Amino acid sequence: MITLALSKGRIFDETLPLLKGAGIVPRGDPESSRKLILRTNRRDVRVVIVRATDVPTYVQYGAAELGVAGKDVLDEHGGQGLYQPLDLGIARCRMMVAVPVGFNYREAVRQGARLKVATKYVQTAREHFAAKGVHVDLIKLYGSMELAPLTGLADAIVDLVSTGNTLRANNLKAVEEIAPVSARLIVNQAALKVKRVAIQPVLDSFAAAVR
Ligand code: PRT
Ligand code: MG
Repeated sequence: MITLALSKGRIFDETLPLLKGAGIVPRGDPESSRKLILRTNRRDVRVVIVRATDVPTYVQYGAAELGVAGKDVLDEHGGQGLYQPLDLGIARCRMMVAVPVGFNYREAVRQGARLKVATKYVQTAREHFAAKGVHVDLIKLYGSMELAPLTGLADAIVDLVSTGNTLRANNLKAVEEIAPVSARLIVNQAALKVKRVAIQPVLDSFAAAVR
């Protein structure tokens, strides 16, 4: 049995056509059903539905051989025990620094100001600002980062931006791109050795479906 870990929402929705291209069709829809394990048209493949941030953990420990996770999530996880053989090119967005519309970020950085930055992506933010030599106090949040600068909790946020509508609706502007983000197919390293005969064809058909 091969277990594929997916999160519901955009990762599930955008992986579905690739799975179909790979000849794998999940039975059931995680949006409408409460089932956490979905069978597929293939008796040897099943899908488990977990939180987006938990996908690398399931694959790292081999509870799932395969998974689909955003680069944002993988960078925070660290990627231990995982291969990342394929950029699926789905769930695309950008990791950005954003500030209130009236805030002069460049000038604050130039003056060497110490900035309070709120984010869910503490590792990513720490590396980014360290590489730029910008002094920051990082404040870990689990959601609604946009609220932090509006309430005085932080000067800036690090968050994912897709259309930019969320920033605009909250009077914020993106001032710096940290990295482009897309979802990756991930594989448990040990499983790829032990179950290569079963896993490699699935990887190959994913690669073909991406092309
Ligand atoms: O939402 P939930 O708390 O359940 O979990 P999650 O946010 O971890 O999962 P989900 O399904 O929202 O995101 C899964 C993956 O999709 C992320 O790990 C990213 O790799 C990818 N992705 C692509 C995005 C976006 N685009 C995106 N726009 N993830 C989140 N967003 C959010 C962003 O954080 C911000 O709040 O959408 C808002 C901005 O969108 P725009 O279009 O207004 O700019
Ligand atoms: Mg979300």
